[in-house]
Parts: sequence; C-alpha cells; structure tokens
Amino acid sequence: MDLYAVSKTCQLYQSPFKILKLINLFNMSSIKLSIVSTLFLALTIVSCKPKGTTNAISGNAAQKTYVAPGKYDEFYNFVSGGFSGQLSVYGLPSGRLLRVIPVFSVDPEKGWGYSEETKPMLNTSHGFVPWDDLHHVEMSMTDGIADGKWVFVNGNNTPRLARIDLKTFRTAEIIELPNSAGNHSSPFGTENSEYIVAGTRFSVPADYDPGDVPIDSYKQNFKGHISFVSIDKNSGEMNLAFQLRTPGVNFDLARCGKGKSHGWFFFSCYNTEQANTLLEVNASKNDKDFIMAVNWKKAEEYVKAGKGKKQSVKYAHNKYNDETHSATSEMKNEVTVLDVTEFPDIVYFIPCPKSPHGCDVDPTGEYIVGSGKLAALLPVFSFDKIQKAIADKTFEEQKYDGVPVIKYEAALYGEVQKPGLGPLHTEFDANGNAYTSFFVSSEVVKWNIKDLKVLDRQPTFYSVGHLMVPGGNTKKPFGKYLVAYNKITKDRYLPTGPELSQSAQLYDISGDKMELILDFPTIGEPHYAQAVPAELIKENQVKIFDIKANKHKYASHGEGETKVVREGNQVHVYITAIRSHFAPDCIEGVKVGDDVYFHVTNLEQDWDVPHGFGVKGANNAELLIMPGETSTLKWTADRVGIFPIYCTDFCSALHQEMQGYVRVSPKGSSTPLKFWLNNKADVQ
Ligand code: RUQ
Ligand code: CUA
Repeated sequence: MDLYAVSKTCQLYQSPFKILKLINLFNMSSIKLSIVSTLFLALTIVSCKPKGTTNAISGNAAQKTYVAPGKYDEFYNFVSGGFSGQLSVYGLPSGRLLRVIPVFSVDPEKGWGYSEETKPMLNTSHGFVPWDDLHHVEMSMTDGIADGKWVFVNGNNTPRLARIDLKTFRTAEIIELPNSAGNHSSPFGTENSEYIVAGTRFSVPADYDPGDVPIDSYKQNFKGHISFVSIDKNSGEMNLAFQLRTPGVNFDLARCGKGKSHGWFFFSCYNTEQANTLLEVNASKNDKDFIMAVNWKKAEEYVKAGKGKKQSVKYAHNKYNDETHSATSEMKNEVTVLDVTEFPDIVYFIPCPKSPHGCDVDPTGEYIVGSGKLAALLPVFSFDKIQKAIADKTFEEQKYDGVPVIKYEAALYGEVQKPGLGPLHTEFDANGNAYTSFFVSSEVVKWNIKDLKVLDRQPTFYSVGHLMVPGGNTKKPFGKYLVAYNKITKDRYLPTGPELSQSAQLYDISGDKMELILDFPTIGEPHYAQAVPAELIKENQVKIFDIKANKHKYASHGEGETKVVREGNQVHVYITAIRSHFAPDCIEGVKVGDDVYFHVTNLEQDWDVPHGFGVKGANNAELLIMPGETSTLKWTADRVGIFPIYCTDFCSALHQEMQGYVRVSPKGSSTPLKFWLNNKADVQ
C-alpha cells in the first residue's frame, strides 16, 4: 500500500462520488490493480476529517495578508467568474474584491448589455447572447512576461474571446469563433501576444460542412478547430487570422512554448476514443490520450504563402470605442483553414496518460507537464526530445487520423511518481519548482522540475481546480504566493442555504514549505486566474474621459447643447448630469407608445464621479455613466402619468435632489414638447 495515499485520504471524504466514479472507470478499462486498490483504500476510509482543518493557519498568517486600511495590495489578481460570465479583480495578499468586470453577461449594476451603446458587444451570429461561461484568463505578454496591457478571456458556451483593457478595466472587444463548440482550450497567448489561441472543446461538424448528420457518425464527420487570433501590438485589436482543422478529439487546455519552444503550442486532448455518448466511461478507455504539439510558426508561413482554404462561415466581431462611447458589431463571413492532415509538419501527437486536463510549460520552455486526470503519475515531456523525435521520425507505426504520433518514451523527460490523485493544473516559480493541483486528493503539491521529486504537499479545502502563482505561466514567475481555486467549499464559511460561496485559498510559497494564510470567497465559480504586480497596471488608469473629445452621436458637451427632439414616435432626450442635477430635469410632450431614448452625458471631469440614471417602469437596467461619457437608456412610455427619473449613484450631499419628472400624455394628445433647463421652460 502507498503510505502517502493513506495519509492523504483523510481529505477525500468530501468527494466519495468522484472516487466511486474513478474506480468505476478503472474497472471498466481494466487498469492495473494497484491503482484500483489504492483508490479502494481511499474510499474505505473516506469518512475521517482532514487533519488540521481547524488549525492549519499559523500565528503570523494574519500579518502576511494584512493590508492596512488605506494601503494598496501588492498584486492585481484577475479571476475568472465561471458561469457568472464575468471577470473579477482581487487584491493580493488581502483577498479584497476590487472590481467585477462584466464581459459576456449582462450586468445591471453597470448597465452592461442594457445600455444602447453596450448591446452590440453581446451580439453573435445567434443574435444577442446575454450570458456565457468564462473559464480562463490570459494576460498580454511582451517577451514572455506579462505586460499589464490587456486581459483576454474565453466564453465557453457560445464560443467567443474577449479583450479587457486594463486602462479602463472594461471589455473592449469580443470576437466570436466559428467552427467551434465549447471554447474551453482558450485563451492562451504566445510570447509577445502575437496570437491568442483557442481550441474547441467539442469537435463538431465544421460550419462549412453539412451539419445535419447522425451523431454516431462522429468518427467520420466531427472535426476539431483551433483558432489563431492575431493581436495588434498597439491597439490590441483581435483578428481571426486562421484556423487549423484537426482530428475530432476534445481539446481541454493549452500553453504556448516560450524561450526555446517559442513558435510551438501544446494542447491537451481527451476523448481520443472519439466517443459520442457516455463519455465518462467511453472517453476514459484509452490508456493514453494526447498532447498535441503545434508548430504555429510553420502554420503561419503556410498561411502567408497563400495555403489553406478560405471557408465561408459567420461570426461577429464587436468593438467598443472610447471616443464614441459606443460599440459596433460587424458580421464577418470568411476564415482561412489549414487541414493539418494536408500539412504534415505542423502538428504531432504525443501520448499522455489518461485524459489530460492541464498542459503547462515551464519558464524555460523546455518542460511540458501533462496532467492526466485519471493518471497516477505526472509525465514531463522535453521540448528538445520532441524536436529530436520529429527529426528522427521516432513515431508510432500508426498515425492517428493522418497525424504522426511521437513515441511516448521519445518525448518523455521523466515522470513524477505518486504525486497525488486527479492532477489538473501546474504553475511554476522562479526557482525551478512546479506546483500542481490535485482535485481528488484535494491538495497542492510542490515538486522539482529537474529531479521530479515531490518537495511538499498541502491540503486544500476542498478539491482544488486551478491554481495560480503570479506570473507562474510566464518566463518570469513573480512567485511569493500561490492561490488555489476550489470547487467545493463545504464548511469554510457561514452557510448560506443550498449553495455555498465559491472559494479561493492563498498560500505563502516563499519558504521551502507552502503555508496556507488566507481564505477568501469569490464571485461565480473561479477557474483560472492570473496575477501581476500592481505597479504594472495602477499608474496607467483612465480617470476621466475628456468631455471635449466625446464623439458620441448624441452627446451634449454642456448644458447648452441639451434638447428634446421628436422623430416620429421616437423621442431623443439629450440630457446632462453634473453634481447635483440633470439638465433638462422635467420633460413634457411624451405620449403613450413613444420610445424615449435618454442620452445621458456625464459632464464631470473628476475621477470617480459617475452618475447613475433610472426611470420608473423601464424594462431595463440603470445607466452608470463615467465622467465625460454618454450612455443611452431606452424606455417605452406605456401609460399616462408622471414618471420620476433619478440619479442612482450617491454622488454628492445633494444626490437625493438629483431627480426630475417625465410627463406622459395619451396617444394623440396635443401636449407640446417642453423641457426645463436652469429653471426655465423651453417649448418647441
Ligand atoms: S478548467 S479546473 Cu474549465 Cu480551466 Cu481546470
Ligand atoms: Cu448624481 Cu447622484
């Protein structure tokens, strides 16, 4: 029996079903008895309490995470919101929530997806899609080091990529990905953010192939696509440069090469069985799945040389403009596709034991770690050996769907033996150590990349998914901390009904042993996160938008420009907000059935003085308008009466006075259009 397993099983009590499932799988696929017995042992004593639940925190933990009132945190931590569709920003080490950035989901707090200006951001080829599932975060890089300019995130469900501008902490751009279904292996960037890369989770018939096919024709008709989205160095603008058409596997995660392996990309693949039903069994049969190694520089050369086919597809490309304060959505209809079976030197498969989830590259670019969810070891592949294997053609006899398969031993640097159960993700520090999360044994494990020896293991509470070391995916990890993003919270916080708060845990990794120093709750389900030193970001903030530079079609650059204009049954209200009044604040002449557009310009030119705007009965959210910005709320007058408007953000001592009225008269009435400005009524 494995002693380490015995000692660790105390943490397993929280996931007996998962273990049962695992055992089930191992039985079905008749994997070595030893693994089964280890797991069985685990199951038989799953009821013991994890030791140290109550006293895992040492005396100086509070000191290490304490950020005194008025002081700043050392790191910005960008944390995916999972099924909330948002990105949240925390300070480290305090765990303070600094901001929730709406990306793929509408957000009434900020009017995101409700204001006329932001609605186009959520447009897709399926129309307006107000939600998505956001799993991964990738910061822009220069020379393999995070540069603090942009954060890229993925929308899983209706495949999309978004770019968040770290000058405004707002979503600046969203691009939809054709030929994809479940954009999970995404977004992962190259060393200089030349490309942000996105692999489809589900292989499906391509958009340009017939789609109405029997599901059990998977092996013939289902294909994967990997999207290479180029990033403009200066503006950050995304452009779908090309796609690779691959065999029909599922792509789970990925990492770009760095340093010596710059120019390559590595993707973890599961369901190499190409099963279409009961995947928990049928996609767990193969002893090894794959890491797919992609020579993207080569692929780029082919595309530049005019190779590949232009395929007709449909996808939305949405951009937010900080001068017009408005978004546009453009529908695009073509993409260049390289079928990897036609270009034999772009793509190679490397066998990787069982259903790999994370696929992570160390800071030197030499070591590639595959985390097989159902594997009892961690394989570490060598970039040099992979190159040699390709040069020597050390391939398996059989190609996989037309793609060469490198022999496992020919690519392998070594295996970490008995690292834990259910490995998911690996990050690195600057001292040659790796940190891997283990879902089933619920722990983070530190090991040395060179000798592959386990150095330390600490429990997580509970069932960690992703983990993150600041800069831990880059050439230059900042180290110091590790955050575990957990899937199960159980008894860590005050109970809150059937669902408990999501949870992150902060570890100090500056010493030889990792030390748990803080729990903090998160918004939505946290998947991946990245963190960078605050210095990289905090000085670059946009504090106001210059009102003189406001190019919004309906902006009022001062109260003198405000007016109310009728166009058929549309009424456009050009209205300004400044402490502490709206101009105009009273409007008459609106009639039942009119669509009223309140174009609110915030005239403030001071940092952090937004005004809000709400109107009674609006089937809509509020507006929250930043200094110098214009935002529009659409409201339909549905009945006769007086309808108050007011500022929703406590902006001054007289915030509560920041209000007004809209009079709605019957359809066909002759009430003239009239509005009040500076105490004077203006009739038109
Ligand atoms: S996943 S818990 Cu959606 Cu990134 Cu690994
Ligand atoms: Cu403006 Cu309150």
